[in-house]
Amino acid sequence: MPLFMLLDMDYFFAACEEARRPELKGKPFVVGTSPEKDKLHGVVQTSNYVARQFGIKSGMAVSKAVALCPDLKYSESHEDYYEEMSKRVMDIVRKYGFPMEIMSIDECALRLGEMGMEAAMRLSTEIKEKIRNETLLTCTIGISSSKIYAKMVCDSAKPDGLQGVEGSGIVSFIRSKEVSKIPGIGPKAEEELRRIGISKIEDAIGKSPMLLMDRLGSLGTFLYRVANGLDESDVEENYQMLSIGRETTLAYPPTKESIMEAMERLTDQTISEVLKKKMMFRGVSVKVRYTDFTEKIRSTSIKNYTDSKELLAKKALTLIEGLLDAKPVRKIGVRVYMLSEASGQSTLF
Ligand code: DCP
Ligand code: CA
Repeated sequence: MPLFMLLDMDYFFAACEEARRPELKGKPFVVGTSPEKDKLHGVVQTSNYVARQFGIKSGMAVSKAVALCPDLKYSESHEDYYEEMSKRVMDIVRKYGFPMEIMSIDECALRLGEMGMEAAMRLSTEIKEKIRNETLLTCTIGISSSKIYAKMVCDSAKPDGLQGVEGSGIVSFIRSKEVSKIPGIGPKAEEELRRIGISKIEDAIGKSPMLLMDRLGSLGTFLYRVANGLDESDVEENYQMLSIGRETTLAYPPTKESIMEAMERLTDQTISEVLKKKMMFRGVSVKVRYTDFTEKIRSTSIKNYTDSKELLAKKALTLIEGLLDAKPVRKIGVRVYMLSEASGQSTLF
């Protein structure tokens, strides 16, 4: 049975600040964003584990966090720096050469394939050490038989943890957890499930897939599969070695117009770079980062190599359509890959 690894950085933004300001270590500490640096009106992006003992959580008003913990230290968010640290971490992991999906700024999944649990644990220990030595950051790794199971194992091993749960062991591992511990089951679905008597994952085990589907649509089918140990979620490779692209952060709150305007600019800039490098491409991808820092990437391929701006714009717009409704968008990117040098490729067919 193939194994999957899910790696998630611990208290990421706050850990990045600690890495360059060691005097913060051991003290309760949050990273937040504040309008005009007026910290009490800001929102907590994340907190270190010392601050979490006071009940401080991501998304909480900074004023509330300070009320819970008067000695709380505060840092403004430095997103460019966190991006840089994220790149360093992802580069370390990528060098191992497994199919890899970058899931957010601080989380990635690997398809390890048919390797035994022992080898997977050794590999994970090595990756954790490498990341710690090279960046001073800690992470938690979960190993299991699908991407979702690996994530659930990772979540429950936090912080600085490493845990593997093999094959059939996963059902007993997850059964006593709340349904909300399944990635993708949000408060709305949780409420809907409570109405039919499901609050823990084990409550869903005996239920018919038809009933779950009736209540929750495709999420119901997903829950049925996860609860019964049938999940086969796989890594969707989204790392393209050779690519050309541009990203931009949007003004808040983003509007449909500002997003479309940014898409046009990114498409123009990407094509200019493609032409400057005398390249053509067959792959197009767009990336969206939401305000909660999760990311989605969608990609598509074109039959023949091209350097057409119109074609890129059309493909990119179709891809981004499906990504805009879920949550407010913070950042978008356009990228082309499957590159080839323009000479020797005909644009005519
Ligand atoms: N983030 C944010 N606003 C949120 C949630 C998260 O700005 N509402 C940012 C800050 C986090 C980063 O995204 O550091 C990663 O989010 P995680 O949910 O993985 O949380 P942490 O890495 O902070 O902590 P954990 O150790 O629980 O993974
Ligand atoms: Ca994290």
